[in-house]
Amino acid sequence: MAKRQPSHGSGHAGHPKEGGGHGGKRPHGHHPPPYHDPDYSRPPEHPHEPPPNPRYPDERIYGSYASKRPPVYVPHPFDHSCFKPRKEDYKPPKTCEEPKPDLCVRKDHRALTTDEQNRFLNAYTQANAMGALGPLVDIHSNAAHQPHGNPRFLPWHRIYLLRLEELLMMVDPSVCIPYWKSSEEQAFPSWLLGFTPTVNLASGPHTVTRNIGAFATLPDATDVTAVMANATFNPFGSALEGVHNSGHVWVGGTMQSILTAPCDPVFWMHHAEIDRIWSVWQASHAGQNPPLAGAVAVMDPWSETEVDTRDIGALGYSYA
Ligand SMILES: [Cu+2]
Repeated sequence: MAKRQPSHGSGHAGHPKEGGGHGGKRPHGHHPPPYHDPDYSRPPEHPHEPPPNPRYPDERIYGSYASKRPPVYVPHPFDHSCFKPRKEDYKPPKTCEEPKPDLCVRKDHRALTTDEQNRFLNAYTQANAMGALGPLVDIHSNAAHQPHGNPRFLPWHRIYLLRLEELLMMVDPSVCIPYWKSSEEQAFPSWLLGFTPTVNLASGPHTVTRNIGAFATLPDATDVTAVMANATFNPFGSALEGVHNSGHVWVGGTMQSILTAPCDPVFWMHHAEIDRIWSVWQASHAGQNPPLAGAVAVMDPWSETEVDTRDIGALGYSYA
């Protein structure tokens, strides 16, 4: 609105309608061309001459889709020393310009801008529409993976969160899972209230429902402090799982059943908070790791082991 550059004046209103004859037929008086193209200095009716560059999109073939711009050079990820590979399917940033030391900085959902909220919901919707969310939810239902009620609970869900985050990042690389600090808020994230997606599970489609506050009270800061007071892993992990269970029951509906809980986006935000609490505890309890060895130390159906889950920085994320 307050822009005063002459190039952003009312001149745009005088342009011919987009799509009504692009490449070469438009007057280009307002923006200086980003590179030298002789067509820019010719009258608009001058017949388009394909330049010698064979990669230039030929208007005779591509019609109005032909661009006046040369192909944009997208650097190979390894051209940049800032690139840290996580999964083969992760889309790397195009440049190193943004100072982003971690691939994902998970934020308190209350700190998200409206744009960040919308990007999260959009990525979640797209991952669901791709048919990728349902199978992920079904993995959580499979008791053979032993995700609950034992020392695998925290490390298993740490990898589980990563698998969703990777899906979301395939849709929108700027999206990370926000966390819901329910013990402090004592309220459900209001921007999620109207978002109740339908997820196709192996058992059929499931539409998210909630029954907020009907069957439990939400653990508060005192409860979390008591969890943090544990000096060794097993009592800590067990107490944290208990606090986590109450959060599930408090939200109710979809969140109350292991078979459906991860359909609700708040599941991931709730578990990000549980994972964050563990990461804070880890920082002051070096060497206190889940007592897992052999096959139970493998976070199946994935290949990460308990050792891989000890350092969230190495996994490519952090908590703000
Ligand atoms: Cu779970």
